Amino acid sequence: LTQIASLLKSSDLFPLPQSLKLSYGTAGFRGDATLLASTVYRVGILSSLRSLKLKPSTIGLMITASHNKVSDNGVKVSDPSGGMLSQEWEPFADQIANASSPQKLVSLIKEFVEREEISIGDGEGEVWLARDTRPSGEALLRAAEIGVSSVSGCVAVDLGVKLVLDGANGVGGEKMDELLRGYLSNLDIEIRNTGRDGGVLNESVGADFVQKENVAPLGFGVNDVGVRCVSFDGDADRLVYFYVSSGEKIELLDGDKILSLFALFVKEQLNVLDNGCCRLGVVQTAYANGASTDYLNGLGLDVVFAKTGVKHLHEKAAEFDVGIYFEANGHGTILFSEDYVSLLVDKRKGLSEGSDEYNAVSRLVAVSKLINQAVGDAISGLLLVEVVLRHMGWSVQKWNELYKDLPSRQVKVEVPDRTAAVTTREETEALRPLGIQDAINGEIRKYKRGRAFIRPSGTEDVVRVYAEASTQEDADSLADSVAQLVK
Ligand code: 16G
Ligand code: ZN
Repeated sequence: LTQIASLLKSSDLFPLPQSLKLSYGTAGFRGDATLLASTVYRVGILSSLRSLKLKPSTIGLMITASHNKVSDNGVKVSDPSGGMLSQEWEPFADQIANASSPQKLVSLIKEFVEREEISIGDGEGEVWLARDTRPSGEALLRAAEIGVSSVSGCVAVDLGVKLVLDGANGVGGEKMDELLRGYLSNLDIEIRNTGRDGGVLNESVGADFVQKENVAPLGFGVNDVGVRCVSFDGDADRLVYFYVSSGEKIELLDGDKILSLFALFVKEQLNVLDNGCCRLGVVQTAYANGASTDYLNGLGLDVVFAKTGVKHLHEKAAEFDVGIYFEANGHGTILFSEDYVSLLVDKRKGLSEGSDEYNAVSRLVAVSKLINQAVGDAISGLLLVEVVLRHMGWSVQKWNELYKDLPSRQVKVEVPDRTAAVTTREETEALRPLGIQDAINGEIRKYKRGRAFIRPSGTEDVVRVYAEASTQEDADSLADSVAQLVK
């Protein structure tokens, strides 16, 4: 009886919107986020019942509308296996989601509990809640929580939208930990590879490893599928994001993708200001994936190329009012000229607080303060990525869809004298040994979307070869044949 009273009371908080007709589709219930509170609350109840039915077991309740637009949301349930809710329960999900009144809802639940012989009261149920970054997620998560705990003996565990950091067993994990304890206690970041548990600096961990090998670092794997992850390098001046897509495979969001996200965000603010008298430029190196350059050009941006190494990119970026630079390997930052920041601050004085223009100016000024303009560093880069994702309401998967990387391959060739290889300023073409560029061009022409270059390493005694093409096979074979030319 108390159980019925509690259900009647909580369901009063979530009236069914008129004309809503839902069905538990391929991936649960989906719809306009403003209409979904009652649905999510009711799915919370269902999840608790499922947990009690299969006890002892934990049920997952996920709030997301995946690739759909940000104003949509959805809710789906996972069984203890990790797979989708058993289809046998879908008709019940439909019935309760569409129950027109609290009384109707309670009688459907009562009937179902009796038929399924679920014993309420004497058992414990547990439901894990998670959501993506959609702005509507938080309120819907609260609704789910109320639904779960309105079934007696059941508890909801909020897993939040967690970020997991790979500290490369270096200095970055330590510093991030200090920051989280001291200043950023509201950020939910789990840190692995801190170096405290005996891991070796940069060994099968860290940004360089993840970016070059295109695999998850040690300590990350199948249990992290879909989770937003970020790797620093050992001295925490590089960052790359990734997520485990399935098994051992990862999707890498490298420096080019971080650059693209930042460029898009800055551009969006400048558009509100009718470009705000700003000369915005982006700087890449020859290593930038061709698909990223196409994307940036498509945004109407001025893309310039610099020689490999932060000092070279930095110099070029400093020529703009706002200059964004990133190497594919994750080094980079955003530079704002002092004059331009003063102009923004002055402009803001004449704007009414809360207007679109005022907000756009404020965001740009805030970015100029958050990001490390001295040389860039992984922590400030991480904070800006997180802020921009939250602003966009994007998951890491959604961000990854900005463009699809062309397959690429890097190899290094050991040579007696690497200084024999001399390139143009931007390293896209080889000037010496004489004739080698013609031979490279000959190879490139054999492949669709082929591109390749060689350059002497600045840090070890090798000549590096980079190749990309429309398929991985082609990129590999182009890299190999160019490497043969170098030998
Ligand atoms: C250094 C550079 C990095 C560059 C890499 C290239 C800084 C802080 N670091 O690590 O930007 O990508 O060298 O190495 O500038 P490589 O010349 O051996 O290919
Ligand atoms: Zn570094």
